[in-house]
Amino acid sequence: MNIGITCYPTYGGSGVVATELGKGLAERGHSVHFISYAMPQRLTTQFIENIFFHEVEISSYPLFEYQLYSLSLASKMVEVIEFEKLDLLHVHYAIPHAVSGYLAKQILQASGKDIKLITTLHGTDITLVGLEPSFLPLVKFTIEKSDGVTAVSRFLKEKTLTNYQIDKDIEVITNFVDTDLFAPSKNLELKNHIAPNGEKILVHMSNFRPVKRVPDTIRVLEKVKKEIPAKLLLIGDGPDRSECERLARDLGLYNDVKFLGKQDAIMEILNISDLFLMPSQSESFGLSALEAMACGIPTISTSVGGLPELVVHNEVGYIAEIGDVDRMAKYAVSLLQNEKKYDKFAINSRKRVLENFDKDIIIPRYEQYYEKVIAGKG
Ligand code: GMT
Repeated sequence: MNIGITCYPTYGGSGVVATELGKGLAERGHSVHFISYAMPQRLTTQFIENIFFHEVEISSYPLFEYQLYSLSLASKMVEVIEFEKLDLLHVHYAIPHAVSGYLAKQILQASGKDIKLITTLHGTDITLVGLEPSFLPLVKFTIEKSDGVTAVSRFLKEKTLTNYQIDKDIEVITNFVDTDLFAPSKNLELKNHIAPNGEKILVHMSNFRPVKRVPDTIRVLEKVKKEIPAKLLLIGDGPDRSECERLARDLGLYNDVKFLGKQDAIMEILNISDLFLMPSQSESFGLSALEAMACGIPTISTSVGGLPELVVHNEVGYIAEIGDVDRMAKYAVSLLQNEKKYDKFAINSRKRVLENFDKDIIIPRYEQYYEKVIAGKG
């Protein structure tokens, strides 16, 4: 197939899933055309023969006080669909990609070409931003008008149907991970460098938006440290980073919390860590927890959104209520002090990913869905 993919090219989960999907589809012989304002982050490190990138140029005419990205994107989509003879266009994150995709579809329909549009809903496009009055009608309309819609968890599917009062078949296709790349491996030198006195290493990775509740990870560390020596690694960057840095200083933890910023070598960092923390206020799936689990790292998360579909309580980690840092810390301490249980959770984590969320299981599900939508049965 000749597939167009539009996504955010940055570090966010939707862009990562879209990029890994494109790479996986290319490996399976499809031609994949990414259409976005920049080369997706995880595409920049290697050349793949049947992956193409089409950059959307954004016009900066003085009259346009605000950039008209959605419109430039729609025009670029039309151009790529026509010239590259795409079979379908798959957009990730509804805002504004589904709107641009729908516009492109309509433009092409006027000249007799029917391009199938598939929209994948990822999370805040439905649970947060999409609910704002300035976006809600657009999100509802474009979901209804897409030829196929997928959601990354059962939770997100239900939220979409109820929040937007939509009657539509939505296919649940979860996040996935390359389990050859994200696999357990020891790097004692790096571990000793970060934790020279054998401290346990807690880790969190996100875009530091308020919805991720990153300060909770620092509060958890504070409590854990009262029982066992520990450090916290924070991967990523975003609006809450300064507040987190201040909190770490105020709690006297500045030397125990390492702010690593945006990183590419995530596997190496996960692999020296003992416990992954995901204290989110809202999370439709939890891709970073999945990546940690693939490396055999148990997770402590909140019970929100799609997280219980991934983090099975008392099997691969523990689940606590939003903001309940006491409980999260208690779970962390009890697991880190019980080697037998810890090893079991680590094995269970990896096994759960291999059996349910491996790219070789999920990418064929996208392929099957594409075929269904192209056949008009989306
Ligand atoms: O909200 C984010 O952190 C980024 C967001 C995105 O769309 O880039 O992530 C969402 O999509 C990921 C991939 O499908 C999911 O694993 C995340 O759970 C989801 N984030 C939220 O729901 C908050």
